[in-house]
Amino acid sequence: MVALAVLPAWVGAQPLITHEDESKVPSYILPDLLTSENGKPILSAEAWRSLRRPELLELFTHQMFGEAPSEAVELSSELLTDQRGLMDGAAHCKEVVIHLRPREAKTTLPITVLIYQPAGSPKPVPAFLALNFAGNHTLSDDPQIRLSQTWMRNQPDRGIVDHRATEASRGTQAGRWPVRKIIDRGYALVTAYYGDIDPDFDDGWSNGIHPFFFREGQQAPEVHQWGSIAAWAWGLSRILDYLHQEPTIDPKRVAVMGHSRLGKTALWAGASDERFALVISNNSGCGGAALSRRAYGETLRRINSSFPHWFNDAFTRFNDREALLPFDQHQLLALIAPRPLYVASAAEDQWADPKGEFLSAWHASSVYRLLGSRGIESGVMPALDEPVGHQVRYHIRRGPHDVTDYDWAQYLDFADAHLK
Ligand code: GTR
Repeated sequence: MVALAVLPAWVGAQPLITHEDESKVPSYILPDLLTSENGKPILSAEAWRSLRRPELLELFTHQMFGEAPSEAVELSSELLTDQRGLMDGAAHCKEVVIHLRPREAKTTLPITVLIYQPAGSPKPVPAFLALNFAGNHTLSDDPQIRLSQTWMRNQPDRGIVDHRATEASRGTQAGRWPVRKIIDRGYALVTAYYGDIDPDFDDGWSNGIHPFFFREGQQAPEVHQWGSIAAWAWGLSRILDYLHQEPTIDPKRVAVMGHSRLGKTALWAGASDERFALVISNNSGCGGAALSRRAYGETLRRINSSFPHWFNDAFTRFNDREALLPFDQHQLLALIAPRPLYVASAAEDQWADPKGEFLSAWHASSVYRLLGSRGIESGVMPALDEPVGHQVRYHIRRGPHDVTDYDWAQYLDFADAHLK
């Protein structure tokens, strides 16, 4: 717990301004990855595992993402659709509703999971698991895929009206999901709409997974309890639980991937659930891979004001007080070590602070080194479209905030190197 009651006089709320100007980045000192909270240097893999990793995990849990319930939930599943022989016979595609029943709940939380898998693989295949922004039916114009019924943000130009998907929204996100390439490379692709787990708006905690865990009379998570990002990450872990029942998928070779707010989610899922074999953060920015202390682009005050439900309430205490954070995002990335980690930025996505994402990945590499593997070896930002690194890899590609074929080409090569 960080004592914030006694603050230096200079600490005060500043207006909600942001900048994308390197000359305005304050000078900062990052909390040391390899020094424990009691000042002891962390000199061995064993000290990292038994002392430093748990204390960092605890800090991120309590001061940022919030504690998710640790109790087991009952999981049942129901097959919705099952299509064989898609993509010239190369793929199977099915949808499964997984029903989660926490405690003695009278109802269940249904999450509709879409699974594409290579046809006829003799042994279980590795998979990419990634939540999607607007429903499974936006990956493809296949009319067999069920149209999501869940609340979503209005986007009339993409067929989302009155907070519901319409037929016009089919296939609208297909450009972000090169399903055929993923299948041809021998991977399954598993996805679900993130709003199935918790709709992405400040709803007073009345829907999604949170209320299932409230005590009698409780109406909102407590200050250190989970926000929406922790809930989405928790949902990814439940989908991974389900994948243990899928004989054609190898649950020990699942890469968790996410873009933007779902990139933050993928990082937290990978940090908090070590069963994820590989982690990919695409343009995750503030609260994801980017260093908070740089306060470049989106800042803590800004993210906590625009999206008050994403992190826990304890995190808002660091608005305009980045220097007082007991951690920074390089330490979140280090929680994934020694598992392979890919961090990707886009040159026109300055809001997400590409340089802060790169530096974070580079600093995290010291833990990979301690654990006997190689991360990113130079602190000099690479040129556009030139990936660098080993077990920690990074690229900054040309273009805007998005997930492109270029990004996926790198992720597939990275997965080939580590999951096959
Ligand atoms: C922005 C937000 C970012 C990023 C992005 C997204 O509005 O400021 O942190 O998460 O949304 O998820 O698309």
